[in-house]
Amino acid sequence: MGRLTFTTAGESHGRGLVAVVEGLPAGLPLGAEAVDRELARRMQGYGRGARMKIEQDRIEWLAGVRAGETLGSPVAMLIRNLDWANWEDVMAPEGVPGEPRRRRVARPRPGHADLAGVLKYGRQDARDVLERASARETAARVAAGAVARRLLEEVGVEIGSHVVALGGVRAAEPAEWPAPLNAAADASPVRVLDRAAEAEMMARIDAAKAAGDTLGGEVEVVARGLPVGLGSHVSWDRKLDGRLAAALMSIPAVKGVAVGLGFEAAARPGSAVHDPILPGGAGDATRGGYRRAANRAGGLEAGMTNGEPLVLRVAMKPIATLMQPLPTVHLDTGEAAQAQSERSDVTAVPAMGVIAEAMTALVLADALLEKCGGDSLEEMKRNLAGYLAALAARQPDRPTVR
Ligand code: EPS
Repeated sequence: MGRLTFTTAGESHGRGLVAVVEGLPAGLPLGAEAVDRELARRMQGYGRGARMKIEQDRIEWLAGVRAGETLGSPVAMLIRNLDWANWEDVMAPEGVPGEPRRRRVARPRPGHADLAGVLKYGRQDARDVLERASARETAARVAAGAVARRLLEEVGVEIGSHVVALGGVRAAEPAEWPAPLNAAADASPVRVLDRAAEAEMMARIDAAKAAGDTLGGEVEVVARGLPVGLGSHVSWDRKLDGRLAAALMSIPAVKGVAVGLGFEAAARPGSAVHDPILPGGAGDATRGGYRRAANRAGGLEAGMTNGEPLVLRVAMKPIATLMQPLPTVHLDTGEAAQAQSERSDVTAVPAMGVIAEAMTALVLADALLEKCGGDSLEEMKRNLAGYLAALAARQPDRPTVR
């Protein structure tokens, strides 16, 4: 990312999480409720563990916002971990004088950061690694993403997601996405639009829980209202598909990202992959005055938006903490052991959709600022309006622009 950057800090059972977002224009209306709403969405989902009953994620502003508007300076937010009260002795930054470390983890979990982390960072206690590798960190990403989403909303971009597969159950594809997508998806405990699949997925979650196992799945992220021409074909690191893939692959447990048809495109002839170009009409301003007969490209061609909805698929492996643990090796003795099993979730696929929306929003807001940047929101909007007006002026019946 270039113009809009963000970072997070915080451990899962530490005092709290911090998100810092840099590069926003001044004058963006921003209230805590817009962020807290997204944080609440991320905490939902059938299959979550006891931790979500403890937390009530909400932000406190630390910097960058005044009188309900961004200042153009870095926006910093704090999310307190309510579970900190139960972990203060374990996670105390300066330790507890005279006492050994508590709740050491010496039996690394296959599939988690535990083993590579202790080896790489020279630690004896995998807790020094897992506390940061925990998906708790994604709460801070969602806070950052909510700010990016606010910017996108100002220019009519809507980002939503829904679960398309969970625990091996695949939902029927909707004929079209409801609008707004999230209102429909959030009404389901597993954020799925297909009610028959919903019941089946919940039954799989119950069965996995009873077996001490965990489940993965797939979500679809959809962004509508994007102008044509975000991202660029000119250099590898400006291609929007690559930037989105990197951002989404960085979500814990995500193993695959697909754009449009994704892997399916590799099996079809070109005539059944590429989307024929049609003349557009009124209402196609953000598409530059054209439209497509289909959207198999998922709204991206050559690393640029083409004005059609952006459609991404994100696949998540099952969570690595199993209540029926897998074989491992004890870090001290080198002997066979059972992996550590801590309280955890059976699945976090519904929450992953919310996180994927946040990461998508951050990348798209960055690309929007790259195309239409400005120091104030008004300047950015003027720049976008000027671009869209130039696109309208080059329509075939008005051959003024080449
Ligand atoms: C996680 C383990 C669980 C999850 C956690 C991610 O936490 P705990 O060990 O406290 O039970 O609940 O996710 C969150 C806390 C969250 O906010 O999403 C892990 O090991 O990744």
